[in-house]
Amino acid sequence: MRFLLASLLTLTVLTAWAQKGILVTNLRCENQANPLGIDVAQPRLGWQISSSARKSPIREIEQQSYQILVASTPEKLAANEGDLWDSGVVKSEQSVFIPYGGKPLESRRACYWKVNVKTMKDTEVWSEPASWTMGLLRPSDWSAKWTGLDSSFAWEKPKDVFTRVAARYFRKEADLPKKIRKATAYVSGLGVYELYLNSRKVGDAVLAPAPTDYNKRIFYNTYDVTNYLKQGRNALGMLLGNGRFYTLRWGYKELPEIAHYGFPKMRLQIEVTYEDGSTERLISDESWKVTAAGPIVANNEFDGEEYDATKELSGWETAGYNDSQWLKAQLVSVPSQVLESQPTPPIRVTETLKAQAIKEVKPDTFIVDLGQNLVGWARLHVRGPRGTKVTLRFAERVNEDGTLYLDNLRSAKVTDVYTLKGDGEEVWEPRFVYHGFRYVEITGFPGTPTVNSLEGRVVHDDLPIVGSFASSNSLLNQLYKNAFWGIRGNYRGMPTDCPQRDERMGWLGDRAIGSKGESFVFGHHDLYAKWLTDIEDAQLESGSIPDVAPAYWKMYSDNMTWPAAYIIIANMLYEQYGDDVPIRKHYPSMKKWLTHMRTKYMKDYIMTKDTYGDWCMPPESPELIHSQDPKRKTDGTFLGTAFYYNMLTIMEQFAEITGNSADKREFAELAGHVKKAFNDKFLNRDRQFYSNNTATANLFALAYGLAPEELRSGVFEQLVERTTVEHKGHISTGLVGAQWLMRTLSDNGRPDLAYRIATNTDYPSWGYMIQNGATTIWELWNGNTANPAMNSGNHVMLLGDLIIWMYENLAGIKAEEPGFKRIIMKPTITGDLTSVTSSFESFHGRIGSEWERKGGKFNWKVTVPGNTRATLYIPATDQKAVREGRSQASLAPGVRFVKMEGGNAVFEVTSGAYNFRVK
Ligand code: RAM
Repeated sequence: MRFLLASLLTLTVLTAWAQKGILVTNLRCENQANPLGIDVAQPRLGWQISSSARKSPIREIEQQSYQILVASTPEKLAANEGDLWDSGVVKSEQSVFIPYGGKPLESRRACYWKVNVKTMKDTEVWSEPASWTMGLLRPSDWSAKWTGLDSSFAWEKPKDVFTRVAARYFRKEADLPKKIRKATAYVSGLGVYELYLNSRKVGDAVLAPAPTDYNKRIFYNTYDVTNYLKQGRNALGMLLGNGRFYTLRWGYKELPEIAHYGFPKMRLQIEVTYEDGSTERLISDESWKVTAAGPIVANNEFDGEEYDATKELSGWETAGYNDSQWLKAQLVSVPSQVLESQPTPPIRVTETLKAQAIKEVKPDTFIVDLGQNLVGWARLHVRGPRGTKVTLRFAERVNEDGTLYLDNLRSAKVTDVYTLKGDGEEVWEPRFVYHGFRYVEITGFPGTPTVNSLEGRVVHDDLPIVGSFASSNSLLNQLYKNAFWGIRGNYRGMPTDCPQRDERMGWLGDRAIGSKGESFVFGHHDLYAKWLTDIEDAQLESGSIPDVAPAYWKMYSDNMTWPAAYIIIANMLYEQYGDDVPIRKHYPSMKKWLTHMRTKYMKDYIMTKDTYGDWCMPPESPELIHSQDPKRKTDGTFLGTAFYYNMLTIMEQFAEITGNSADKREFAELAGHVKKAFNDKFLNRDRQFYSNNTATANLFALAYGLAPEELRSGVFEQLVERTTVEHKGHISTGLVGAQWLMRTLSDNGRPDLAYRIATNTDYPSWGYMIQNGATTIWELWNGNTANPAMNSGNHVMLLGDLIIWMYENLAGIKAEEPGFKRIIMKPTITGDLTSVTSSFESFHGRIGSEWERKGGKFNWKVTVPGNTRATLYIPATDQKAVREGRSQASLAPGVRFVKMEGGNAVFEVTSGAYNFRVK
């Protein structure tokens, strides 16, 4: 349907503007995934400019000016009347993140907009219209009450270590006497909810809303429910699960205490407008009824969901249901009064996997193999006598005898139980859990299950897939696929460390530089912008930032390396998307954190604090989790100081962006002192290496610009020697060093060594994981032999900068200016790599790079989006040897020869599709 609409739209636009050949499409407004609930006072707008001709798109499309119209009705917009905002003709190249500048926008205001763009070809083009609607901006917009029941039911064990709480069912009936024109639902349910109207579930989100520190803020979602309601009697139902609101563990001593916010609760406000223009509100309050005596008898994200179909409350979400046995709901309070529209895309089931194989490994114990380590749950198809209990357990691996390998899941019980009602084919899937697994164990199945008895349902934040990467090397391609599955499986309204054991937390260090690699794969702007708010919410008055956010675990170790993600990610959002608002918004908190760390832990400009070292580096013996060998480990003080320096250099830029020139000077001055102290302490000038000469130590001295200019090549030689001689061409870092390894090797002249590291298949390497059956990325390099106490099969932290390197270096797609307004395209041609085909959907449009070398020839197809420019590096000894299309490249339209540099002919190109060839 969505596709149909989109293609219809494109079609109309195509016919309308074909003669001009330039299109303005993909209009984007703040919080794109929730256009019905924008609660930002000045939403920011953007668009893409392209050529309508597919085959040979018009080149040199550059925006000269724009004019935005925002109208209160579609009719006014059609008549070019921007009654809310008419930006006037603005001479500007900017086409992303333009703040709305019109009349103040009140709650519920629908805004219709379009943009007129003038390009240097002197053509003026109108975009197709788009719209957004404001959410509820003020607390007084809500008349709905927070509703719940702050007590447990007899059959629950809410204070069991493995908290066994049943799902809460809420219902109410209401009459809507007149014909409905429009109805909008604003809803929150904590921890997670499903909304039912007249027996239909509203929307296709699962595990909504996105998790937050509920002491600080709570999200609501907005749905158009016009088609769910009817004139006459209506039934409203809310189903609540625990999510992260009701604690996952009660008094469990082996884990830090997990935050607990109370029993599930909800707030629902449906605003109805009748055909005659009159309005009505349906709200949650104490007139609702509640029960926990339904089929979901227990739900806990670590442990599983138990569903007893014999307890189904048939018809509870339809009008006329007898709820006389239900209790009266209570008015309850929530830990925070900050209620905001969810700023991230919903979590959805995005894919369904068929089982590859099923095996009976013991009497009544079947193991299903889905062929892929995925995150989500299983959908069961079963037929059998009423009361039969089918139990499903989930794991990433199997033991040698084929049974489920559960050792690495710690206390997570990962057990879903389905009790049959016994009426023919029953199809069931849980709602309020998720697991990380490839294998499912089925016990208690009536009869013999087959591959058709169970499917894998893939569940994660439904972010657009924005990148593609394929090369002539099949191992690299598989590696990319593993990364893809690992990354998406670790989006759960926040980036998580892992999806399977009793952890699943937003560990900051795991997603620092890695988040930039992810940005080439998934359009994650909104998710990471939200996570920065989670981090800010977790900051203590002292300025301290924890290692985990939202702070469901209170891990305030005053570490440098993990909290650094706060600044690194804000910088990533700026570089990759061109968004400077996160920098402006978080600047004071970032500065406060750095001040806290300096005043408390800095001695003579050396940062004395580090918690984790170069976490998860390859240890000396196969069963170890962490190395005990001081020669392998990188000094914590070294890491802390290098990171502090790096933070200062980023903050210098942030101070510039935010106009804090005094700060800028201070950061620069302090950075100078830190650099000097760092080199005095850690640099061995004679032998030209840092600290104890680990790869990680030399890496950071180079990557962060700490090494003195004249010693850089010597230090780099040490890094190369350590890697080639001592580690025989293998990675020797943990997740900290891995964040700069591939790029530092490549950018300093040894792409061949980076390539070797990326394509190794023996220990330690990513290829080794694949050789040993991994379909995601392991937590440990030695994940197949290490102690299971900390050994997940689906962490993404060890990817380091691998994905960035694939896109920036191998494909050659790199932002030169924020948001890819200018692009550097400089593919690395190394090793036995003969081709790369890659694309990346930037906010300005699609960038494509497709190169191939064959028998001394080099062919390169390049796509540069409208309103951007790219600098291209083409391997050639003479620019005259480079051809584009049918002419010499330097004479081709849109192409300008710049210079020869390091064996490359450098050209500047404008937007368009190009076909370069070098003989
Ligand atoms: C582990 C987590 C995470 C890491 C921390 C330090 O428990 O899984 O990956 O960041 O430790």
